[in-house]
Amino acid sequence: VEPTEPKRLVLPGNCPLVWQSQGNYQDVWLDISDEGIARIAINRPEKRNAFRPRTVVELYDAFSRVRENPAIGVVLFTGVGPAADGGYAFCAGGDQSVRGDGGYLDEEGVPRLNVLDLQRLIRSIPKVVIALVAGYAIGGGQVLHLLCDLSLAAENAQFGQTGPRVGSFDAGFGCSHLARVVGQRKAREIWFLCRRYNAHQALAMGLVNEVVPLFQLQNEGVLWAREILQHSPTAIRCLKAAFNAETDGMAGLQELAGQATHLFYKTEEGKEGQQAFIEKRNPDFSQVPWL
Ligand code: S0N
Repeated sequence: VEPTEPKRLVLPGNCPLVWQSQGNYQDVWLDISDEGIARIAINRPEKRNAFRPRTVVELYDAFSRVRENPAIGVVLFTGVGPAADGGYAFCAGGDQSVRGDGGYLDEEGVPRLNVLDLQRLIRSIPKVVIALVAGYAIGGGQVLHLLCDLSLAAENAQFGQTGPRVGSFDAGFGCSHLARVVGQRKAREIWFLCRRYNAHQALAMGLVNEVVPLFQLQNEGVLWAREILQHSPTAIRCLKAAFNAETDGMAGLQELAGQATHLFYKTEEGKEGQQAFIEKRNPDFSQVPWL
C-alpha cells in the first residue's frame, strides 16, 4: 500500500476521503479508503479513457482485489479527468487504434474481447458498484456504466452508442440489459440511431440515478456509499444477486444460490452436517424444524 499522491485528481471538487493507492497499474487507478469505499478509475484521459486489452486486464485485477477485501462494501467506478485539452470521459469504449481482426490487439498482437469478462465481474462482485460519469460514456464505456449497480452523472455527462457507425456492436448485456433498464423502444433508438444523450435525458430514461454538478460528483458518490455502508452487507449482497439472477440465467442463479449456501454454512444445521462427518458419526438434525 502506497500513500496517494495528494496532487492526483480523478475529478474536480472536494473528496472527503483519504485514499491509499494499491496495485502497480499503468492504465488504472485503484484507491482504497478506510471507510469501506474503493475508487477504481480508468487512467487514459488522453484517449477519453477508451480501453485497450491492458486496461481491461488491470480493471479486472483491481475489481478482483476489491472483491477479496472484506473491508470494502462500495466501489466508485470512474474515469480520470480532465484530459490536457479539458475533455472529460468516463470511458469512450474500445480503443479503436488497437482494433485488429477479431478483437483489440494486446501488446503481443493477440486479439482480445476481454471486456466481456470484466462486464461479468462487475455484475457478480458482491459489493455495490457506483458509476461516477463525467463527460462521455460511449460505446463499450456506456455498457460498462450500464452494468454498474447505480450511476451518478455529472451535468456534462454524455451517453450513447456508436457501434453501427464504427463497425461494432454489443449484442449481449449492451442490448438485453439496456432494454431492461430503459425499455425496448428507447434501447433500439439508442443503438439504431447512434445519438448522444445528455445527463438529464439519461435521467429521464432511467439510465442514471441522479444528476449533480460536476464539482459535486465524487462527493455525491461518497454520500451514496456512506448511506449504503450503514446497511446490512448480507442483505445487500443477496439483493444484488437477486436483481441479477433472472437476467443472468444459470450463472445468476448460481450467484444467488452461493449466497444462500454462505448463509447456510453459518447455521447450527449446516455446522452439524460438517461436524458429524469429521467425527465419523451420523448427523443429528432432529432439533431442526421442517418449516
Ligand atoms: C468520445 C468522443 C465523443 C469524444 O469526442 P471529443 O471530446 O471531441 O474528443 P476527440 O477529439 O474525439 O477524442 C480525444 C482523443 O481521444 C481519442 N479517442 C476517443 N475515443 C477513442 C476510442 N474509442 N478509441 C481510441 N481513441 C479514442 C481520439 O482519437 C482523440 O485522440 P487524438 O487527438 O490523438 O486523435 C469521441 O472521441 C468518440 O466518438 N470516440 C469514439 C467512440 C467509439 O466509437 N467507441 C468505440 C465503440 N465500440 C466499442 O466500444 C466496442 C465495444 C466492445 O468493446 C465490445 C462489445 C461487445 C463485445 C465485445 C466487445 C469488445 O470488443 O471487447
